[in-house]
Amino acid sequence: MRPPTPRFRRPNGRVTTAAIAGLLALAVATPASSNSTPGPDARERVHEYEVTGPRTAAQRTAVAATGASVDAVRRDSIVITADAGQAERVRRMGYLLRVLPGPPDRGDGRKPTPFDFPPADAKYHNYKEAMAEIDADIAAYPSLMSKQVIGKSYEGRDIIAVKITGSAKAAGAAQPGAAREADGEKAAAKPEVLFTAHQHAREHLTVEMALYLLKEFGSQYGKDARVTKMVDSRVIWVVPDLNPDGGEYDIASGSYRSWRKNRQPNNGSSSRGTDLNRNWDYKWGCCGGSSGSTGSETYRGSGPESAPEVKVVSDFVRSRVVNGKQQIKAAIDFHTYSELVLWPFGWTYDDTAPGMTQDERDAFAKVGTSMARSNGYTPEQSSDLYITDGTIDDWLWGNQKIFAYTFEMYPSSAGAGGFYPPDEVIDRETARNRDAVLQLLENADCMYRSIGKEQQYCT
Ligand code: LU0
Ligand code: CA
Ligand code: ZN
Repeated sequence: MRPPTPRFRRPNGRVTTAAIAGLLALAVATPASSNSTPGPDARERVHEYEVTGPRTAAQRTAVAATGASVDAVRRDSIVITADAGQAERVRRMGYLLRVLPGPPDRGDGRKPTPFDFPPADAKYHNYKEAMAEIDADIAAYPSLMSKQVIGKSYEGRDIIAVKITGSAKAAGAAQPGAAREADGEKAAAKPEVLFTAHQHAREHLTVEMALYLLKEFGSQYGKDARVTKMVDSRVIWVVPDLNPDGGEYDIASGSYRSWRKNRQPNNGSSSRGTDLNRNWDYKWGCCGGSSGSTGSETYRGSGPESAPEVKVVSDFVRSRVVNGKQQIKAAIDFHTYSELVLWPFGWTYDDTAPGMTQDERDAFAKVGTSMARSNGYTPEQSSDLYITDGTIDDWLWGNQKIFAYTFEMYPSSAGAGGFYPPDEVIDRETARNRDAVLQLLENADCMYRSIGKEQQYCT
């Protein structure tokens, strides 16, 4: 087992004695009030806290075991979202807690529009606007893009997958084992790559990332050589909104609610929601990386794929197995925040484990590190942060052998906007991942090429 890696996100993030004194003064048992809008149920009242003290992945995992979500990690502190009970349990572990400011008020003094972003964040797309934008892209590039409704969310919203591919035939048309098309003509299988976004309701920038990809692949096809080559030689799938119900709930009142989960009711509990990124069917609930309490931010659900949204996307991924072969070779699941490129496993601290050989781990790390060089994020194995189980990446890799990464997007810290960066950053922060996305596409036909083992694994 490898010792957990301490991480420095910001050189000035060090906590000095004076800062500790300040934090002590600010530490409170229960915040009297907060900017965050309470949900209809008192149990839904959560706050972000800076927790000073946890230094190792094991310590951070113990904090997460209270049921709080860990939102950001620094060398000797973390940021969590917790309700009052969870915060108290963390405090009893001997750590210092400071309540962070709630979500920003971007109302501009204007009357909020129900189910829409506040006026100052109007460039973010709510569900309806995102779907309209996607339909417009498909109308603009009908020979490249098409849309499939792959299922419904708990509240009945469409979950869609957009397919993007050029008309060019894949290289090496006579590849052995290539899929036979319906008309009986033998066509080479193009490697497929999956981009997913918005498992966590409050991570709205990730929907913008998905919208950016559609625009970029459509508008740059035939203009930019790299984009053209990848659109022609790959099948690109974009699932732009895995959690439409949670996303709409987060913005519905006109003030952000800091909501993370879906909106599915839980039997015998007034607390709603499953953490979608703890509900996937690989080592579900195995390892202390999720919670069995319905009120927790990381509630894993009543069983694997109990969340309809996870079932829908899992079924879609399984449907890409053709002639016994999974066509999707690589994936990125977009989250915010912290500026990280993460790879599996999350369920174990070990670099290699049953289901992850040294070569596989090396290919993950090589491509992950190269993508991180291009976007300035920090590359690491997911469990370097803290243990998680039932995550999409662990399932995509452990169950489907898809090289799956998580990108934790902008910003790097809570202080720089946390889950609610202003809409002015959307263009810059989505384009920031352009090169990394192209790199993954370029590697997708043989991830082992990155470690010089193409001959061994890809012929
Ligand atoms: O699901 C999560 O806890 C992720 C991190 C894992 C992918 C390791 N962090 S987030 O919830 O803050 N996006
Ligand atoms: Ca703005
Ligand atoms: Zn997330």
